[in-house]
Amino acid sequence: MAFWRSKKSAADTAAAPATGPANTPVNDPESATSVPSDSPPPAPEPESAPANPEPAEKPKGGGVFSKITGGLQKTRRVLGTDIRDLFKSAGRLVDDEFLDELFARLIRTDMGTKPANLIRDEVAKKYRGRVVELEEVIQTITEEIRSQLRQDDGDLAKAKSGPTVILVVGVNGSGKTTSIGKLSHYLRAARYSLVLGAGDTFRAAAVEQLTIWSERIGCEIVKGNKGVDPASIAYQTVEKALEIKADYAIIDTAGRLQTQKNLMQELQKIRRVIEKKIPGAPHEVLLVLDATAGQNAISQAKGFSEAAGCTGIVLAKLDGSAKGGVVLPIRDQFQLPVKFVGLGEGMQDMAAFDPDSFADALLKG
Ligand SMILES: Nc1nc2c(ncn2[C@@H]2O[C@H](COP(=O)(O)OP(=O)(O)O)[C@@H](O)[C@H]2O)c(=O)[nH]1
Ligand SMILES: [Mg+2]
Repeated sequence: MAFWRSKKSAADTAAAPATGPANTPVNDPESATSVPSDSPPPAPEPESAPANPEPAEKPKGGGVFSKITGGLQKTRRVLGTDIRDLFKSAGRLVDDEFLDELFARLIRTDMGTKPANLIRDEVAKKYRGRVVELEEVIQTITEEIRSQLRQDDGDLAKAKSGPTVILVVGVNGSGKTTSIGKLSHYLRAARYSLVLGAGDTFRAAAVEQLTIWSERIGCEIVKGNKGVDPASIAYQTVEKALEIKADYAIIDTAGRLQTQKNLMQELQKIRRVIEKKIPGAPHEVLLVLDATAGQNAISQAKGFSEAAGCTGIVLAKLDGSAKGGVVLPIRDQFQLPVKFVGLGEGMQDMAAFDPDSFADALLKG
């Protein structure tokens, strides 16, 4: 298979100390350069893309399910084993003791007390006072998780005409740049043309990291020297997307916290310049969350998501966590759909979030 899926990822390589661009801060928008990739694109040529492409089809079926199943292996190993342990003999009486034990096992996946209580209540409502089989309980839990995860607007936005602009935000190291690489691959595979904007001008290594992704994917990148105003990069990325009639422009940003006032203002400026170029843009502001960061860290991102006007979540690094249940409090606390989940460092290790497949993968598979 031609797809690159090595443990030693592009992101790792790019995280090496900067050797490339000069470190002269330049604030002139003209200083940013648009560098077309010179490596052959692995995905189909843009020319072969349909003139009026439909929104990127969410891949459904076995492929996605097995990918999610693989990514959730650690969580499933814990949750599945824990729940099976409740059934030492064939059936078990559902009483307070059973329900308490079930609750304790559920919250080990970081799903939090509210979702776990709802599951406990559902199992109690259906089975209290009865002897049940393991499979019945698993089925009921799966259905309850499915219903808690249900969401509208899970699809990636697509502008009615012109380029769709996606801004990617979050704290340092959450997986923004890697997620952009994977999302770009996903969009290229769906025959969309795109331009990347290296808006994390804080570190030269961040620009290099995105450049490596653009070369692997075979798409254009707009970038500048370290220290360039990220708003000027955003502006020129959108300009480039308009010029070459790209379907998507995806703009990376430096990691930031809500408490960093100047950086939050910088984000507002980025939004303003994008909107000036294309009214209504950015069409999507994706918040990248690190699934391994724990429930508290994720809860703290709520204020950030509101301040930054986020429209959807990418939950990265689910593969590295045994706490995949964290998606439940995310759905509960953020009034935002989860759009993609990150399941590894490779180009293909991302899936459009599908609540049903996700719930199944948590417990079955
Ligand atoms: N296992 C795993 N690692 C990831 C995933 N997404 C990102 N990473 C790794 O997390 C680290 C930080 O990612 P990066 O994209 O640079 O974060 P950024 O600072 O938000 O741009 C890198 O080592 C990535 O390879 C994922 O879905 N799974
Ligand atoms: Mg980055």
